[in-house]
Amino acid sequence: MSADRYPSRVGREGTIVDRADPVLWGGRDAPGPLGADQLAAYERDGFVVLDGWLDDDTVDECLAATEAAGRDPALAANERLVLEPGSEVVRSLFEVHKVSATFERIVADERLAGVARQLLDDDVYIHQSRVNLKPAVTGRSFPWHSDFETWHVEDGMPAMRAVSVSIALTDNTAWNGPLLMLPGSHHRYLSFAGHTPEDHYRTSLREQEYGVPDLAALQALQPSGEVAMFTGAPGSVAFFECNLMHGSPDNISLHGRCNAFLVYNACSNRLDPPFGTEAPRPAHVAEREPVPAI
Ligand code: 6CS
Ligand code: FE
Repeated sequence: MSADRYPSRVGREGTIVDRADPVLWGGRDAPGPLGADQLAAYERDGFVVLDGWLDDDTVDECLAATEAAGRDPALAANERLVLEPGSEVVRSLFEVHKVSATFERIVADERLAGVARQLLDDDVYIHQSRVNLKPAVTGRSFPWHSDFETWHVEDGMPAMRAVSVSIALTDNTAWNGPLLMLPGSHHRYLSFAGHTPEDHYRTSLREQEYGVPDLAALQALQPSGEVAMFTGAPGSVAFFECNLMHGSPDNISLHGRCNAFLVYNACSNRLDPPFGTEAPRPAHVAEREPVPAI
């Protein structure tokens, strides 16, 4: 087990520290699908948005696979299907790359896995995959959080060497609960006081409570208050760094927002035992076997 370089929820006071890992693991000249300007933007802001990155056929296949997976009764029985807080509406479908042959193929696509390899300078595997459905009117928010903080504390991810991609499968607009990000917030790490209850994931995937910063912490992290928003047509994607502070509002609009969400981790960044809980989360939330995606 490696040293805990990012202690959080281990009974100390919460603090803000500089990150101890690079953002571009392969540097600004790393070969791959992204150009030098895009790499520089990702390093500076912690994300890069690519309009029309995936073609219509790929998007249609993903939507069809999502519908099929949502109808699969086995999915609900084995916890891969997560409902909205206090309701029977489907919020997320987890581990879609194992449930669906379509998503299994998509995660290996050079336009996605190739970018992850370029950013992380290593073979990559899927740490977590899901579709977030954000249905019209009833789709609920995700509060501000850093994914890495959760993955470190609850899954044992040792280093900030992972990247997420959010894929718009329907239009993402300003009104239907888009992904919001604090640009540059990935350069520092926000840790939390207290401890995590066991089996936190059973409630947190519906409504996260631990690892959610208050206003003072957010202002310390982002004094300007600048917020960036990922909007785009189906096939647009946003790659964002694992420690970037992000969230998304309720969708009270009349249009659903359906996004696939894939997390690539560097194979060498293999999970340790969790740094802040006793038991690791199940594999459908956090994969522990680094089998390369391509
Ligand atoms: O638990 C996870 O892995 C992800 N889900 C939530 C609600 N917050 C942290 C992370 O993004
Ligand atoms: Fe997140």
